[in-house]
Amino acid sequence: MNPEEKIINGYPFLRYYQQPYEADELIKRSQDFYTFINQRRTVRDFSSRPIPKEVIQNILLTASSAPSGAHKQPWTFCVVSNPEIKKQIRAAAEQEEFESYNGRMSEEWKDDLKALATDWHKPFLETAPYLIIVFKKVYDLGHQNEKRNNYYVTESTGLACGFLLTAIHNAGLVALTHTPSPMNFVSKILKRPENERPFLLIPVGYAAEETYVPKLERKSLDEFATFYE
Ligand code: IYR
Repeated sequence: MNPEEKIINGYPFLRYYQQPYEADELIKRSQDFYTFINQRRTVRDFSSRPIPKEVIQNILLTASSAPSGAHKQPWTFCVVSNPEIKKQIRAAAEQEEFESYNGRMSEEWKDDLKALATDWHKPFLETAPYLIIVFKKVYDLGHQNEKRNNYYVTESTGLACGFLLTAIHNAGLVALTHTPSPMNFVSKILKRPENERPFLLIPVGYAAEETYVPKLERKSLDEFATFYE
């Protein structure tokens, strides 16, 4: 047996190594990463400039490296670059969004969105070179098509999406976490199985050349964190 391996509970484990950086190095690394990730912004204006499929494959592999309940990886990422399918998704999303903005959403909600300047028009669903549609798998199907449990499906899929957005920013691209509601139209258009539920629709690409993002403040540490020392 490989000396780095050990059987625990009857299952193979691998020895885990991580460089134990000194405090100064930990501080520098955490600061540098914060500076980098704090530049990420949600963008709504996309360039149609193509991006290599390999980038999409790499960011998906990053997403699927996220932790998940019982390591079930209860997610499916559908990647749409086909213009006809993008067109269908846009038409269906705009129809739902039109209903939402013109009746389903409360005045308070619409008021909260004013600073983001959103409306029911969703041209980015056709402009962006790729749409990643994330599905959470509420259960799995085994070899005989029997139902197999998944656990913490929403938390797990949310974590994978966080990794995905981080990878997109790291690659030098932008994304939008789009949430048309209700979203079951994507299950129909993409012919997804019963155990998959739409979670997020994420256009990915380069930002349009002249792009503006809302001038937002992020909460300060003491507004969102409490230390018990
Ligand atoms: N789903 C709608 C509305 C919307 C809701 C929230 I909360 C946002 O942060 C942004 C938009 C839309 O995509 O326009």
